[in-house]
Amino acid sequence: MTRFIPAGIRGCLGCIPLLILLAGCENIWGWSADEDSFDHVMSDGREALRNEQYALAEEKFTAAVAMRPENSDAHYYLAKAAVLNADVDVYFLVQTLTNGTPGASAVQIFNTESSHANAIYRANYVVLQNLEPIRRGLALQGNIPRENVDLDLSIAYLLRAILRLRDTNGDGVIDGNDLPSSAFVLSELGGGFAFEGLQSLTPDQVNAMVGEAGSLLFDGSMVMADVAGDSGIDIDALNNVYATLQDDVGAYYLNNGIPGNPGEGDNDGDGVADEECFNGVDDDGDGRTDEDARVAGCS
Ligand SMILES: [Ca+2]
Ligand SMILES: [Ca+2]
Ligand SMILES: [Ca+2]
Ligand SMILES: [Ca+2]
Repeated sequence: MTRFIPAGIRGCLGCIPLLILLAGCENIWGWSADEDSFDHVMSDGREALRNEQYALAEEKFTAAVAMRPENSDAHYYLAKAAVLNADVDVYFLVQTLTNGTPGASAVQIFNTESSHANAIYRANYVVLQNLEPIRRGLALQGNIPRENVDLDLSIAYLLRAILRLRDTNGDGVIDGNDLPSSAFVLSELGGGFAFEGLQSLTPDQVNAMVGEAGSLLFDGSMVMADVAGDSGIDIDALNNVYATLQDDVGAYYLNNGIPGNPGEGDNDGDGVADEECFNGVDDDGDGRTDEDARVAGCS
């Protein structure tokens, strides 16, 4: 074997343990291994963005975030890459959210074709995971100021909350394992909205869905309160969608009989607690089916 290795290299083989030792701590060129790899990965990610290789960009920025979770640039560009990778037309989605009544806006987002809905749902999860640390001041290295992410973040919360209603089995993916949007329907009702087909879900699925969508809406509305003006986006309309959805989603908590469950009490504010049976029938004739429902005494 050794006859194939040129004499010069053969002579240098003895240096390798020393080089490994040097690489493990300090080195003669003065850079640290971490800085070199972080900057390289960020630069590779930006190049991938420029080349419209969004999946590769997302991969690179994911690696950068793992290396430097306190770096705002890494988080910000990961969020951006995820949105681009999902082929999300953010301008169109924001127009949809801010034009028309809150119910119509939510219904239009809800009815997005399944694979596209899933792409938006997933991308907005990445956005939440990466812009929240910037907003909360957990990523203070880098160049993205905390207040710059509020509007993007509030839109991401809203889209994720609406599409959580499509993820009926709550596994984080909108796919064929969820009820189709023909079986579980979001419809406009009096400017707000109503669910149809809720009884196709289990009581646990109903409360998980209402609870998770509700906490996304709550967190997002907190972010909305900090959004500064001058964005060109109708902030009042966005706030209106938030407020309507929070009321209308929360109305569907189901009293499953377990003490302390969120369905106890008058969830829809009509003055009567748990007035509906969970039976697919509008028992109180108010136009909504199975809102503020109960399991007990209904069989
Ligand atoms: Ca009620
Ligand atoms: Ca109730
Ligand atoms: Ca009803
Ligand atoms: Ca009912």
